[in-house]
Amino acid sequence: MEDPLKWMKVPQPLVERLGDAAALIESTSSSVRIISHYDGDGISSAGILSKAIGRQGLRFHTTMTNILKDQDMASMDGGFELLVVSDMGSSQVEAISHRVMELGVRAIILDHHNVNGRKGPYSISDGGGVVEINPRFYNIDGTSGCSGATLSFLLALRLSTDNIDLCTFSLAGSLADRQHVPSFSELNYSIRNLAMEKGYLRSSRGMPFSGRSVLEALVTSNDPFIDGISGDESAVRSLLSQMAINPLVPMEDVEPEKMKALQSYIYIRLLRNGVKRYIVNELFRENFHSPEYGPLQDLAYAIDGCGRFGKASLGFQVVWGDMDAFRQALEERFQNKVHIQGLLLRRKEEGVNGLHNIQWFMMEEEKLSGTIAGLAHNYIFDHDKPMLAIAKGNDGQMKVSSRGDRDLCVKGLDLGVVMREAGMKAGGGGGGHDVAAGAHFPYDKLDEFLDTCDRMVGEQLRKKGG
Ligand SMILES: [Mn+2]
Repeated sequence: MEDPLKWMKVPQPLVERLGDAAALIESTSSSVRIISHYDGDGISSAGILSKAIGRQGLRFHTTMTNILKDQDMASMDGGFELLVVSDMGSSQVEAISHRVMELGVRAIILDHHNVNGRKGPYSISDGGGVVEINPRFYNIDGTSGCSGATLSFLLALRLSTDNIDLCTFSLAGSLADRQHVPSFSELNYSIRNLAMEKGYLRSSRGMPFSGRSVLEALVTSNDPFIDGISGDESAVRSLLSQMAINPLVPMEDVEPEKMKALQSYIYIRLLRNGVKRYIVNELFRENFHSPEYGPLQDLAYAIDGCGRFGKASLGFQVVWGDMDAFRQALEERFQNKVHIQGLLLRRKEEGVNGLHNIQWFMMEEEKLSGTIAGLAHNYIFDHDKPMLAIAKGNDGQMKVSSRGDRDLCVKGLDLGVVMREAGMKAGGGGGGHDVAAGAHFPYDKLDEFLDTCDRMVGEQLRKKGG
């Protein structure tokens, strides 16, 4: 493969743009400052970029952060020649350009988020010191077809074909941004093909079980949460022994016919548990396996978890190929899965409060309330009523995470509207998407808030005759 970018049929205008960015890196003689987002995609981007830049023989300094604040930009000392901002930056391109002009340096922005209606990217020929690359300027869907890691990997390839080994982390970054659902598309699909062609990944169709062994995969499974199996090690052991599957081997090593039988068994069991058919069907997708790292989703969520738990640098080491860091990050991923499952099992035991059109419960961990609400709605409780998880914030405000599903949204549900209006009416606020939204309001307004939600959801679902 002479030119992987050509092989992947990356659109020519984007290739040229990558060339402009590569030229900036190649003309740098001292040090590069890299700033990236601290989620799974951002950490993967940062790792790919720094590795590619390091391989050019350049020094680099990398930071991963939540948002790029004006004061961060103001405090940048200029001890570098080139600034690379990834998985963020398109919404701050003007400020970035202003700052690099002040410092007399240049910048590359690799972002896949909104461009706020701008028609074209910032270009070095504009005289603003910035090369901006964003798939949205090339009719590529930045939400599903290209992540920050995708762009970082393409730039790495433009610098040297040797960087092809970073393809696994490109897709891990995209997966962490949920760009693999229902399947990798556009630029991600091209990289998927490259990774398979070069033997970095293998794929198989089925449910996205993850774990270092079949036993762990089934016991810790939360999405799907299989009532009667998830969290019940002895039930899993007896199921596997009936199917003559060794519980301790990796998923990858189970004979294909046995794996097929196991997957069908779980498929039927989920339907029998009353889970909506389209949700169960959507669980069947293409799953990837790396000979080095195991299931791609474990790698992706291990890196993502590092960011979430304030250990972005551990995730960064994983992308750099540190296998000890990988094993540690993976261990934490499974501990987190078990923790989430504990919250789900507790919810199952304690139940939820059902009103006419919604269901709700209180929980302590505000951070995980959206996750628990979604899983409890999809897999455990009434699938026809949206679920609200409510946590007491320590600022005197109730924090609500609400989750529905696409089926309910087709019937008229719009939780974004419900959360905004009910939140405001209760003296707070809220908003979000039709299927997932949040609200906040003072402690003593809970009853009023729930009444409004119940009434509004009822109206929405009746209006469309659902
Ligand atoms: Mn991203």
